[in-house]
Amino acid sequence: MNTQETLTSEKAIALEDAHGAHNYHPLPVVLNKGKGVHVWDVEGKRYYDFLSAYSAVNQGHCHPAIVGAMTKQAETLTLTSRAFHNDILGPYEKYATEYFDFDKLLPMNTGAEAVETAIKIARKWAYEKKGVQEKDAQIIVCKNNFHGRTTTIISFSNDEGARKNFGPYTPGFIKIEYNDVDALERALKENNNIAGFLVEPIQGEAGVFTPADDYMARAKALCNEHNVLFMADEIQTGIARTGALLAVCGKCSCEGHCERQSTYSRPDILILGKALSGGAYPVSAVLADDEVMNVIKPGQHGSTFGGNPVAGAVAIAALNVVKDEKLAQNARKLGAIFRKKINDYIGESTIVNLVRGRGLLNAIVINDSEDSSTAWDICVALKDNGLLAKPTHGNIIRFAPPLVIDEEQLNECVEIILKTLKTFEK
Ligand code: IF1
Repeated sequence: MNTQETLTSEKAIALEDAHGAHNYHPLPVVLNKGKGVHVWDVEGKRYYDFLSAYSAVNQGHCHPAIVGAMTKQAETLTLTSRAFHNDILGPYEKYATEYFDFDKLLPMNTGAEAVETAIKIARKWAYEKKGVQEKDAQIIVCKNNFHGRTTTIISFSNDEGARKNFGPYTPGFIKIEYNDVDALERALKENNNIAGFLVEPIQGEAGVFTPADDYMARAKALCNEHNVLFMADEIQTGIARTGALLAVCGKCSCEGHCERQSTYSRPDILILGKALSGGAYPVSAVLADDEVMNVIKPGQHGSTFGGNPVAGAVAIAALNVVKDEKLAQNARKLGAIFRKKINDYIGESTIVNLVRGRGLLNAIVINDSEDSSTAWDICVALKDNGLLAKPTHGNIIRFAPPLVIDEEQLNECVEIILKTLKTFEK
């Protein structure tokens, strides 16, 4: 079969419908090219990408430095497995641990695998370092979390779509309200078997639900006090997206490269994915210091592809781009402009209730019920006007462009968004 043959959008969608599992409901747009902040459909229409593959493409589509590193490595050595060493993994681990300031890195591929890895490390640490009786370890998680789609991870989801009829579920998780320090303190006091607290610094899937500014710092302090690992899932929020290298950096003045500022709630376990590769390749990682990471010994955890040389080369290039192009600083500056402009509009709008977020991870809440189709209809209209975004729930739209967007482009995008919203005003 010639896969290069140009398909119409209609034909491509029909093929997926006929031959692919129906586990998604995408917007009706078929893309075949991306460059920077733009993507093109098979008919040649150009769009601003305001999803960035759920924040994987922070560095922009097909960044030449990342693609260059990937093709060079792909022509040299792609995979050895971890049965042998390769000459990229060590340099990558040195680079990334210095970049994020941790002793050790454990390489995986997808976000869900990295979350699973973090859970396994936390449990093992609880049994071997904290003295919890085997099988008793518990991990505290938050309501409305999204951490991936493996059997264990969906076991502690409360999204019925993600969870229903996939049981029996993995035990060992305690669910508390998000953004509620008192609930965390109660849970920590009630139970001596807590291994870790697993949390998203901003809940993406829950609608870019942004907690109080001091939530992460206070949660971290409570975990410390109770000898519990503070585990930050920065798969979506990390790597400059929220205007700092990590969202746990909070609101400090580090210009995106936090070095233990007072507001830095340094996690005991840091979980990264998505933009760690700039969207070029599945690369995820768990970072921790020796006293935690060293509970994992040879043969106890791993993956065929984790730590492969292409992944290492891609991740080094992707992290370089973030620093070289000052993406955290750009996200912080343009995010503030974005929210200001949308807020000005909200003053005169009946269709938009609020805008929230940090850096360039933002969402608007539409004045309609959660099961309405308004957000979807707005996203279809945005597509027709040249901008791609996706609803989370029926009444929330996430706006997360590549962080390489410039101010002029952002202003043009705000105009597209406002022009579109105006047609939905009652
Ligand atoms: C899909 C959501 C975003 C994540 C956090 C772990 C993972 C994700 C905080 C797992 C993945 C993705 C998965 C994607 C949709 C998307 C998503 F809407 F579902 F919630 F981004 F907001 N932790 N999020 O956000 O990483 O295994 O997918 O690499 O289609 O399921 P993964």
